[in-house]
Amino acid sequence: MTTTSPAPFNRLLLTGAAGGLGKVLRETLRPYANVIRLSDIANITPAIDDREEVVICDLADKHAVHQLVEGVDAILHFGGVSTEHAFEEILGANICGVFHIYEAARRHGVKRVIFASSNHVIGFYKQDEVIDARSPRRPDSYYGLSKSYGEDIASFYFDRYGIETVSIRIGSSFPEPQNRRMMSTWLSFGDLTQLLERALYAPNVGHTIVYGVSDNKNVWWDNRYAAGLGYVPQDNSEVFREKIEAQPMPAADDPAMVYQGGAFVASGPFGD
Ligand code: NAI
Ligand code: 15L
Repeated sequence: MTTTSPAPFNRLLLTGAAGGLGKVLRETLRPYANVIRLSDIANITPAIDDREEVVICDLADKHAVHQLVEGVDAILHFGGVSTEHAFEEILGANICGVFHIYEAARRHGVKRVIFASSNHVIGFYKQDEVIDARSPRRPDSYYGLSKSYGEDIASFYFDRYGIETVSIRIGSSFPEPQNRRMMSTWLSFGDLTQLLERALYAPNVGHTIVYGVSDNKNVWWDNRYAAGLGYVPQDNSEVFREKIEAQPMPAADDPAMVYQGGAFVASGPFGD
């Protein structure tokens, strides 16, 4: 983050506010808005002051999302199903949901969206490959496909309507890495917040895709487009190496050791 915070937006919308990252961002995004509108389908703890608004909303409900977006200056879209599920469970929240967000943004004149995409849009690359944000996508799951669609809709709404988006392919954003794979994919909450700041304020982003990853030793992602936004990660997963290496070593052919998307590549099929 910059030492002095840039001028706050009047009102930011954060979807997914009841989720793991939403709860963190509720606090860390406060310097960037006079008011944060916090939304989720699940219960959210009540507003702590007049700088918060709480709106319960199902992203699958087009009319409700339209009302949700009224009066906001930018959207941080973190809501939706966040792991692999049957397609039918992902459809409403992630695919219809991201469409509803962009349609509402268009109708209400919102000029910028930050989209929480995922490393699972490229999860079928192997862990010995280095790719960048323009490498062809290789989604590893219905979940990854829904994020891939989100990136496409972001591209379309910029080309057609001039709504700018930074799509952040988040690696693994948790308090600390949980396994060997996450030594490469980990994104600290501090670095996530810095990247969101850059994504909100960088000029002329068009539709930019970046990776959400800290300054880890063994990264698989050339993150030059994030650097282009001014992102300079401050954290590094090496501080957790001893703890992670105390875990049992998975088999060499375990997807968690082979693919960038780890176990997601082997989920499903569903409903046979
Ligand atoms: P999470 O599952 O904790 O939070 C997602 C939130 O979305 C939940 O509170 C859930 O109630 C809400 N939600 C689900 N369906 C909804 C619907 N139909 N309408 C409204 N809200 C709905 O996930 P987390 O970890 O906080 O991730 C946030 C976002 O970042 C997600 O979009 C996820 O796909 C993305 N992401 C997260 C990563 C991570 O490492 N935490 C990695 C890559 C992407
Ligand atoms: C994601 O996209 C998920 O939302 C998160 O729960 C983790 O599974 C993360 O990817 C990961 O790949 O570690």
